[in-house]
Amino acid sequence: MTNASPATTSPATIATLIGSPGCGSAVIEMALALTGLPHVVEDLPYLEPGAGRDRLLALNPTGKVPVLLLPPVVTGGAPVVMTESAAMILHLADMAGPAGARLAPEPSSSHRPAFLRWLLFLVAEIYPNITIAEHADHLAVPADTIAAFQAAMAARRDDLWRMMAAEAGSPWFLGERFSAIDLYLAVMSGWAGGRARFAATVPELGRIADAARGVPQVAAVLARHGDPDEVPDDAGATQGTTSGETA
Ligand SMILES: N[C@@H](CCC(=O)N[C@@H](CS)C(=O)NCC(=O)O)C(=O)O
Repeated sequence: MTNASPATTSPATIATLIGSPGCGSAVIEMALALTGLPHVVEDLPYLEPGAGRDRLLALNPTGKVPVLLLPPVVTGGAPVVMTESAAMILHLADMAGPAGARLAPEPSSSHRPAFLRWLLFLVAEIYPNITIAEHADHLAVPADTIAAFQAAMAARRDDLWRMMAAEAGSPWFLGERFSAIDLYLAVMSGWAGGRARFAATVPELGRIADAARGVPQVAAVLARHGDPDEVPDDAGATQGTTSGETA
């Protein structure tokens, strides 16, 4: 367990992020780090039968991470269980005061519609494409068709990424405005084929992912997750021009 909370913070006021190395929980860990909200991180082997998975299933019947445990509504009550990373991002942005602007443009911002659109696109279209293909062997996909199924899913995924890339700004997805979308790109660019394939398929998004990986809080979380890729040389330069809008 990683304790990211100040020593003076009461356990009743801090959030617990349950996740697993390399998973989407990294996005929420980055969001917590960027907003400075006190929290602890608890890693568990989400797919492996055992006490960790039993705990996860009791909290989230889908057996998926991330799960966020929020302070009880009433003193002494049970923690509030939250699943769904996009919901967590929006909630943390609301809870973090001015620092919440590091995750989400405020409702009055002209960036807000695009932010909501592509945040939901990431979690509703692309994320499940990756996990369904990855876990095809857990589904009712006949064993001799799994490879073809996964190839078809990968082709569809590339199309989805290209749809998103067609709307990408620079240096961040929303242009000059950093947001949690850039955190998803930093993490998801390393999935399902890896960063080199991602950058070759959607160079516009690959550049944003690289720049996001240059943000110190993002780099620290990726390092904790055992991210094998080094931050590219030019990421610092990109971040340097926009650091006021990130951390
Ligand atoms: N919609 C969920 C998706 C979470 C998700 O699919 N997490 C992956 C790990 S990165 C998982 O737990 N997969 C297990 C499975 O698909 O059974 C979210 O955005 O939080």
